[in-house]
Amino acid sequence: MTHYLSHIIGHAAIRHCSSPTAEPAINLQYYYVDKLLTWPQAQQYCREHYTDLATFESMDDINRLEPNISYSWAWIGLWDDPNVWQSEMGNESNSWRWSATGETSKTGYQSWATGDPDFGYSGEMCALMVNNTLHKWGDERCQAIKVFICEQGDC
Ligand SMILES: [Ca+2]
Repeated sequence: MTHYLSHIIGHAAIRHCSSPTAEPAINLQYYYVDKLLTWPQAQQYCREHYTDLATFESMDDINRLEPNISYSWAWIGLWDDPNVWQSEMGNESNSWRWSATGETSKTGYQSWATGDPDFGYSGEMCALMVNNTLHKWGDERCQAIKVFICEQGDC
């Protein structure tokens, strides 16, 4: 696959690989990729060229993003696992998983925009960054075409 234009939007975020308090911590960089793809295509692209779609496990991760970046709504590595809510859709259980780990957030950190996730259109199961100032998240249909944020790191 072609390597599309991208630029680093976050430097030296610290990721603790196995748990929020574990060592070793590694350096991580976030890359904004200026290419319109579906969420599954963006995930594949990030896994080929970087490590994965971006994970944000803390306010510190968010704060590592460049303060003045400007972007369209951009996919991040968060998706809703329907196996979790098949019998109780809409409950408060955390069915959202990070692409890089396949697991729910280790820290419980979330940055949903007001009203989201709302499972709009009966099928919004992938997450994007919808606010480039506050870095809030929204849920969107996975087949929508968006730019995206990858991360480069060892876990
Ligand atoms: Ca929504």
